[in-house]
Amino acid sequence: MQFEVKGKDTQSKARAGKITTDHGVIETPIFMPVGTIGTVKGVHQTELKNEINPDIILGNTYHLYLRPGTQILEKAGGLHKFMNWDRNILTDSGGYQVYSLSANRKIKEEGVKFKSHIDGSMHFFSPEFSMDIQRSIGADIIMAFDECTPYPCDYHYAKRSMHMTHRWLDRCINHLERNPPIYEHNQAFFPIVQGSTYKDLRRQSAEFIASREAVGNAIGGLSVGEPAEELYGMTEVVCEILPEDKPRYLMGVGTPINILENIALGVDMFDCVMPTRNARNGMLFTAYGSINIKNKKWEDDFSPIDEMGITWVDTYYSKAYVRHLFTVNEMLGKQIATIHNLGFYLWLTREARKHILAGDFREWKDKMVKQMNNRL
Ligand code: PRF
Repeated sequence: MQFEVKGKDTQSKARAGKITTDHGVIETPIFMPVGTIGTVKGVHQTELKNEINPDIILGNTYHLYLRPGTQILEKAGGLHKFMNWDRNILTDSGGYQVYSLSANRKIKEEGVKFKSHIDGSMHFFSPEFSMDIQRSIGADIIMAFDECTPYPCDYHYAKRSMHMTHRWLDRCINHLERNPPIYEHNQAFFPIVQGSTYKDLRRQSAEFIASREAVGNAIGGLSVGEPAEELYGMTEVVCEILPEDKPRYLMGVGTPINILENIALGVDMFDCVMPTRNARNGMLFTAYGSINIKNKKWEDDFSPIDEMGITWVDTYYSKAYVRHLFTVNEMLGKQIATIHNLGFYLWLTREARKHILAGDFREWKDKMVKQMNNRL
């Protein structure tokens, strides 16, 4: 994997970059649509490619391990072939989904024992096993196995957990060195900074992570319920330490406003279930604020769902019609809303890139943040 910084904003830490992998180019800043279990929920690959057009999507080790399982994935020749997606894929390590989804998990130095959220069966993930699963899935970018601490988190717990995440990181690195990729393309490995909401721990973690000289680095443990100001405070101290010539990925973030503010702090990559999950609940993001399409006020509004939107659904369907689909619980409503929201998120990060390269990112960002704060 290669990374080049193509341009920097003078009024903030924002940068425009280009990642190159065996599955093509990723222009940054980028939002990566979440395809947890081998599908971006409700979106056909044709629309994903032709309308939303992301250079990379995400998959989850935890879900793909449970179903369809690594045997099927390996038989298929990896996730790219299984889902017929020839662009980039990143997989999260399971070191977050285990904490957020499964009950009865036990975290020990060796790894995490957990109960499946599907059938209650018991499983065990270690850093080594997470790497094995991610080799079987075959994503272009794979993530370290970490512990994501909750918010709020006691200082001593956060510190102990961070040190364990660092030891787990070295176990991941050692294991990957001994077990090369099983498909023909390379797999880049990103370690993850933890440290909860404590600046001294964040600095310590960022220094440890940077010392491992990975091709890219991630920031975890945020967007877990802390106020936005704390999130920004943490990314700021971490981005000052993580190397400038490597991409920085902020995991699980966030709202359109969170994304722009973190781009301004030097983050290059984002993922979040928000555009897809909120779409299924009838929330549409636009450049002028968010819309609850289920609201009665749209009942007879026959204007397009988003005049300025970039996907075909934005001008093809009216607000009144999409509201109707939600009211009668037709799946087409959720599909339209998902395509719209992902189109908007990808537009937003592409636009951010343009403004960084044009030199007026800060001004544009401040204007957008004000506008997007509205509820329409
Ligand atoms: N670790 C991992 N994945 C994640 C996170 C984390 O801390 C987060 C934090 N919001 C989202 N996804 N491995």
